[in-house]
Amino acid sequence: MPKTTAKLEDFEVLVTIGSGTYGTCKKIRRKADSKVFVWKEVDYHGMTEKEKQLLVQEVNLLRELRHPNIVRYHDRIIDRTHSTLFIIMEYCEGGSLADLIARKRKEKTYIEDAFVWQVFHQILLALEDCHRKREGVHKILHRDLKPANVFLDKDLNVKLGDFGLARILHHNFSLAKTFVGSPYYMSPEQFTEELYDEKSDLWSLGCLVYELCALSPPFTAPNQRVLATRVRDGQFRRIPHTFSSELQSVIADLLQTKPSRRPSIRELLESVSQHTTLSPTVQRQTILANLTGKCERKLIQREDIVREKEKALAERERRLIAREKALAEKERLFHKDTHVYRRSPLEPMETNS
Ligand code: 430
Repeated sequence: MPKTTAKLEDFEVLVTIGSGTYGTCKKIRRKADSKVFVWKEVDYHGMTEKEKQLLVQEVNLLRELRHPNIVRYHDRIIDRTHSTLFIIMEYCEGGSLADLIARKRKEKTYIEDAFVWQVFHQILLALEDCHRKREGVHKILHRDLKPANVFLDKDLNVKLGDFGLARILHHNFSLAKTFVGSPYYMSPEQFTEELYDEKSDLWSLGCLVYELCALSPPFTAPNQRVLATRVRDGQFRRIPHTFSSELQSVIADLLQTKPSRRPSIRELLESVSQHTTLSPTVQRQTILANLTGKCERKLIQREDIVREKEKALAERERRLIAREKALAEKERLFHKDTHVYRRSPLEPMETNS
């Protein structure tokens, strides 16, 4: 059954969140049910046919990715009069990991070890889904895995986002010549322009998990030349000692300069899942208790909203009871009155005499 196409008027814009690779991103609300989403506004005016083709390809790619740890694509709207494409996606209340890292740096506190494992685990699940061959020929490499591209929903579930620069990789098709990605997370093989494959996404993941712990990337440099040397050297400081040696060890596995030495996603999932066996509710509660800032404020805000709603409900209940009482009283009066005026046919009529 073809579903009805969404229209711009179906939504109201709440606020501009920021801009990404293709354009502005806004928080929106669907008027019909007040559900909140985001949309990416992509101005395709002045794009070449090839670029437009790539855009269509990206949207089709987004549509294909259905995984609990990947930002969910909902719909698209084309505004031909303004040459703008609106890509509607799931709203992630917790913001990005870049926001979280920035907040933690400011607060001078580290993220909980358990939370790092959880993020690690969920990104692995998302990557596993991306790297999975689709219909035997296609697989998707993320190629821009960085904290700004990983989001948290209201329940602190991890959502991998922005496939703006991801490409469908066909068999034996190397994209080594295309220079994309955050330089800090670039793998040694990207610097030397060798093949880019799944293992390069794992290097970036190693950098991301490292940064979650240390709150700064494993390799930094004043310029790209120095950075390339440091990355190729592959030497980095241990993550802070508040984090387990197992975490340090698995990061070291991911940050192997030789791609073939990096573990497979399957192997990683086996070891990582050993650290995320706590019941999700317990973990979430621990994490929530320890995450200060936006998330906690959001929770408090939500509690306030619940309290407000409870107050409103109590007030409604009070009004209802009062109304019921008034009605009962009215009825009682009515019956009293009718008693006076109603005459039973058997009752003899009162005479004034
Ligand atoms: C271009 C934009 O892409 C985004 C934004 C996403 N997002 C969803 N809920 C959010 C809440 C706060 C902030 C961003 C949120 S998902 C997503 C995507 N492409 O999958 C983007 C991308 C990377 C970094 C920043 C931004 C933004 F600021 F423009 F939103």
